[in-house]
Amino acid sequence: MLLEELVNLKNETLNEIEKVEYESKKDLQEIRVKVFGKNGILTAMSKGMKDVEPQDRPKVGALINEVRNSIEQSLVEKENEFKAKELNEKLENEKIDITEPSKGSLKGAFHPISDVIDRMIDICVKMGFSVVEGPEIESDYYNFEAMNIPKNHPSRDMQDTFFINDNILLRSQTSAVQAREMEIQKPPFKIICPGKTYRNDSDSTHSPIFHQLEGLVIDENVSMADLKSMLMTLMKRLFGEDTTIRFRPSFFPFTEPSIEVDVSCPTCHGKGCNLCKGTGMLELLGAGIVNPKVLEMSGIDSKKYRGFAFGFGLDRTAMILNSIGNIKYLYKNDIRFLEQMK
Ligand code: FA5
Repeated sequence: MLLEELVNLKNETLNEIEKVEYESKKDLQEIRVKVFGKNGILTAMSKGMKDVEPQDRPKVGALINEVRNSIEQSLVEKENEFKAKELNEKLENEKIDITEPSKGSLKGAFHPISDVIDRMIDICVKMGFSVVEGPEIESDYYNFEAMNIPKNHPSRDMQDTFFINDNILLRSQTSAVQAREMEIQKPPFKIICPGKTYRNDSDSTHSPIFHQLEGLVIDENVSMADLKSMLMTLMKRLFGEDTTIRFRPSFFPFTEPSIEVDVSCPTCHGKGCNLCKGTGMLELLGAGIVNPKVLEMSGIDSKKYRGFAFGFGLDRTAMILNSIGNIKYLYKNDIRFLEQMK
C-alpha cells in the first residue's frame, strides 16, 4: 500500500513540476514545501517508517530515497532552466549599444587669472625672462624701503597697505621681489615674478586681493626705448596687433622716469563708460627706468648698470581679455560665470 502511494506521489509530483510555466515559477517552491516541508507528504511518509514491518523496511526505505532524489532532481532542473531564462532576459534588456553617440565628458577650464599668468609667462619666457617667486608676507624693507620709499614718506599713501606689525605686511606690490633678486642675481639678468598682492581697495576695478606680474631687466645701456618696445611687443602678443595702447608720464619712487600704460576699455571699447570712469581706457601697469638709488641700495653698481622695471595688473588684464565688467566676478567663484570662460 505504502509502496503504491510512494510511486503515485513520485509520478504526480514529476507531472506537476513538468507543467509549471516560467511565468508561475513560484509554484516550484510550493511543490517543494508540499512534498519536503515540515508537514510535507514525503516527510510524513518517512516518519511512518516506524509502522512498517521490519522485513519491508529496506524496500520502503530505498523507494522513499528514490522518490526524494527524483523529485529533488526534477525541481533543480526546472529551477535551473528558469534561472537561465531569467539571465537571458536580463542580458537582452540591458544590452549596451556601443554604436550610440557618446554624451561627451564635462570639460574644465583654467580660471581667467591662471590663464593670463600662463600666457604672460609663455610670452616673457620666449623673450628671455626667467620666472621667480617672492613671499606674500613681506618685510617693510623689501616692500617699501629698498624701493626708495622710506618710513613716513607720503608716497606710501598711494598703496593702502595691510600691516601685520610695524615691520611685517602683506605685500602691496610684486616690486618687493626687485630688491630680493638684485641682492642674489649677478647682472645682466631678466626676471618676471607673477603673484598675489594686497591693498585696502574695493570697487569695480580694484580688489583687496589682486595679482601683479613684475618684470625687471638689469643690463648695461638699458633705455626707455627698450622698455617701450618690449612692452609694445608683449601687449600686442597678448591683446592682438590692433590694440590701442597709451603711455602716460607718471611717478614711482623706484623708477625715474616713470610711466603708466593704459589699454582700451573692454566694456565701451574707448567710448567712455562707468568702468573706465568715462576715459575709454583702463590703467594696466606702471613701469620705468630703475632709480639708481634702488640699484645702489641692493649692491648693484649704478655707474655700470641700468635697468627697467614694470608691474602689470593681472586682474585687469584678465578683465580686458575676457570683457569682464567688474573685478568682483573673478573672486565670486560663481560656476555660471566660470562656465563662460571655457
Ligand atoms: C605698482 O604697484 C608698481 N609697483 C608698478 C611698477 C612696477 C611701477 C615696476 C614701476 C616699475 P600701481 O599701484 O599703479 O603700481 O599698480 C600697478 C597695476 O596693478 C595697476 O595699473 C593696476 O592694473 C593694478 N592694481 C593696482 N591696485 C589694484 C587693485 N586693488 N585691484 C586690482 N588691480 C590693481
